Amino acid sequence: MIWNREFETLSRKRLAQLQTKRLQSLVRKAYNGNPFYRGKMDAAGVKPTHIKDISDIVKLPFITKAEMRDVYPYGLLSCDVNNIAEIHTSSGTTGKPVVDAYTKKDLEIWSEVMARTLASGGTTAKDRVQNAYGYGLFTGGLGVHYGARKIGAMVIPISGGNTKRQLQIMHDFGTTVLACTPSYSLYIAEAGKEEKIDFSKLPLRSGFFGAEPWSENMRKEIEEKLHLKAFDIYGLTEIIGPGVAAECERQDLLHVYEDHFFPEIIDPGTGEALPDGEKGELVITTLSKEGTPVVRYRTRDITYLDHSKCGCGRTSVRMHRILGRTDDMLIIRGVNVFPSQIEEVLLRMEGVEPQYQLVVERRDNLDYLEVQVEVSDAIFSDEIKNLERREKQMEKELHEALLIHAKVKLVEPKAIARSEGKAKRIIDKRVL
Ligand code: DLL
Repeated sequence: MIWNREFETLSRKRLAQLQTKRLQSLVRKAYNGNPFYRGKMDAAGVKPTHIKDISDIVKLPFITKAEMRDVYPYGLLSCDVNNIAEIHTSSGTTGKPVVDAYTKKDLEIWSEVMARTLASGGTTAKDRVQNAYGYGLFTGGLGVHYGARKIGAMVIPISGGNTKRQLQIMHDFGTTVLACTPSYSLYIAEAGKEEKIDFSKLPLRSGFFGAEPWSENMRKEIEEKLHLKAFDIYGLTEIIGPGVAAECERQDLLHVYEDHFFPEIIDPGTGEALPDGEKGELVITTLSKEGTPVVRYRTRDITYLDHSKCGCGRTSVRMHRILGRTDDMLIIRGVNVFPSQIEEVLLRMEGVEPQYQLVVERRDNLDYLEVQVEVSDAIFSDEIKNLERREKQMEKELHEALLIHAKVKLVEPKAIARSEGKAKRIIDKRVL
């Protein structure tokens, strides 16, 4: 279902005109209202008048997460602080958090793009949305909340955690839509199985999963276990939270809400633009944001763009599900690997659960990767020699697919710590 037909099906020509107008206004506001942006543009020798067309965006300097942190807490603000209605921040576990400050209009836009997100997976005013993303400074909880409210659906603002209660509420209130991280959805499925809940008997029919990478195989697992249709939704605190891009009912690539967020793909090494279909780092500009406008943010997320037409009728560019992060990339003895690639290989095998952890160590200047992965009870209780045979088989497949030597360790169900939010996949013990 298309929530906003006018804007989601704009002709490419009209869209470019709108983007140009919005970029010009954004750059003017950032230049005149924010010393940090003015300094950056002056240093790059660009003035707002140089932006004559959306394609001129490449003249503007990039902004990185480190720069955003340097100007914490209010340095990105381009309006009076009294006009800010709400703030959210990143978790800040690895340093100062990044701040997203929303004016009232920004909150309206957030509700709008989240309504598009939920509607594109078929959510209507008749749905009951169990929102198990964390409420608070994290953007997942309130983002989904605002979108569901805009659609007129019933919201169950349960937030993350307390899995038994999630199941009880799901059953008692007849939840039709689940929103949480993909890893948490599997945790819910697992706990439900223990409680002997038959998900096929519940009215649950769709789920909106994001905030962390997941694979096509993981989608299959979630859909089979929870008896719902699983949609990938993408976003980040720096830009607005969830609501930047989402899959439509075809579940094939994510439509970027391009009238508000302008995407580019660059070579992370050189910063040069890459054409459709080529993988690189996603860069996003917030075309309409007032509180903390963001010009050419380097997301560190790796994907590619596809301008081909989607059968759903939307005209926006689509992006592939996130393939990895430039900073999540493990370099194992010189070979670049992303956790998502390892996940693809592991989940091809029967009896393997989508629960794994990658442990990297360095001994005598050499890297060692151990892939710990859960298998079903039946497999784990098999004879030792059969377990070893499976481990060797997985090691072989990982080597064939990714050219890495990894030690695979099959572990029993539940051996890997579960998360109620984003899963922790990498334990890097190397001291570099
Ligand atoms: O995770 C916003 C969000 C909430 C998105 C709920 C979707 C659903 P941050 O905590 O700032 O914001 O983390 C942003 O998470 O740069 C990606 O690396 C990753 N990420 C978000 N969505 C996806 C996804 C929220 N669908 C960072 N697939 C981003 C893969 C994702 N990675």
